[in-house]
Amino acid sequence: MSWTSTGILTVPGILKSGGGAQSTISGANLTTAANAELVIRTDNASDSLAISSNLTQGSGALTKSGAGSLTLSGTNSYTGATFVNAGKLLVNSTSANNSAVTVKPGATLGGTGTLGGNATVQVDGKLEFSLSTAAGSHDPLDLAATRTLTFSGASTLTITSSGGASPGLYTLVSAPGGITGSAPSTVNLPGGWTGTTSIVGNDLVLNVTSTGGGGPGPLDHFAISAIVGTKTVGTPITGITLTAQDASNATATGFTGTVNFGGTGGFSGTSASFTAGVLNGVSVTPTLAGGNLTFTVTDGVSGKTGSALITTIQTQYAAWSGGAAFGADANGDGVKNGLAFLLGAAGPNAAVTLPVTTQSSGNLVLNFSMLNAASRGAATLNVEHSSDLGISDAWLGAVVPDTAGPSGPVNGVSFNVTLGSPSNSVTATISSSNAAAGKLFGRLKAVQAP
Ligand SMILES: [Ca+2]
Repeated sequence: MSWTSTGILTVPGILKSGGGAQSTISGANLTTAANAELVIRTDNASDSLAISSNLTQGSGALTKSGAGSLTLSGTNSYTGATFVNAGKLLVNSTSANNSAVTVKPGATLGGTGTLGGNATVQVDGKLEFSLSTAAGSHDPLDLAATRTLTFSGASTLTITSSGGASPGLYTLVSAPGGITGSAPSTVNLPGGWTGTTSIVGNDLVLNVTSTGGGGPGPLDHFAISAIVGTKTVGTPITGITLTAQDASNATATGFTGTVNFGGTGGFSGTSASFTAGVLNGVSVTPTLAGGNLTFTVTDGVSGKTGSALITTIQTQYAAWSGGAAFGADANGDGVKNGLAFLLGAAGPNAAVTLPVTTQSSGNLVLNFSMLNAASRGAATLNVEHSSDLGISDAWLGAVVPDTAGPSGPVNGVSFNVTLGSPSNSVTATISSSNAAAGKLFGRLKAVQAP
């Protein structure tokens, strides 16, 4: 039977599909009169009914009875309870109702959609899911925000597959409000499969360790999740997933070791341990700028590697400037962009805090904040002096150091630095011995790369 509505189909309370038929109801809304309960019967195990119409019976409940299956894919709006009394209910709706779901003993719940209410699997209730993609592509049965999943007692999980699954961690149900009770104690897997179920955080997961055929082969290489967009020196690249794979790109679930980080971006470090061949949330920090740099991982034991291309890692100045030239003055305030950057301005067009200049015993003293080494990259700042503005004597000076405390003098300039983040506090003292004819001038000069 196939029925397509162009309006509202109102049924008196019981909708019955039978005779081993594959039936569909589509289009518009399916409802009952006056918030009455809607009972859908698929009496024979071979009966299946697929409804893509929206169920809109208000506060009336939905009860699935009979040994057959019912698949819902409409945008249901009813708010009454949902009872799976017998047979199978698959919820594939992407926007499900607000209804609390109860799976009775012997009945089965499954699907890839979203349940709007809390779900309870009673003692001897069942869950069933089809895994036919790699783990990362599997669409779980979700519960809406804050909704909970409760297992009242021993339950059964059945996994089916039409091919395409591979070893890995599959999320079967995700319940943002948490899961109470124990994961299903009886697990029926397809022939040749091995795996274990567990509750991890708010998820019911199945760790498929083999799909038969001898399982994944030995470690061949590491796959690295895409690293996209422009990155900045000194800013961590987060959320990278590393996957140990065999020669067929199946997850080498037996790999639980650690790997070393390297590459042309100046990466270094050692990873945490892999779980079933997968490591999520890796963070690495580039220390070099440039284009077409690579991030590599190497298993120190086997020597197996993997790599990912990072198109561009920009300098801290490039990230700050948005392309404005180091020697230009974007906002015309008389302070060149590079100097504004080093002095801690928020951007090329933002106000900058200028040095405070004082005189002490004839010495010229400059007090200012300056980005520390990690925040500025290769750019440096020079404190220079002249007795004649560089006309009859050349400007002479010293690079502001990154060492804490007093240092120098270098070329007649002494420093006292208090380390901070992102900026250090600097006192630069130009000695009066540099003066000639009673004149002494000082300046700060930003240098993009020494
Ligand atoms: Ca400026």
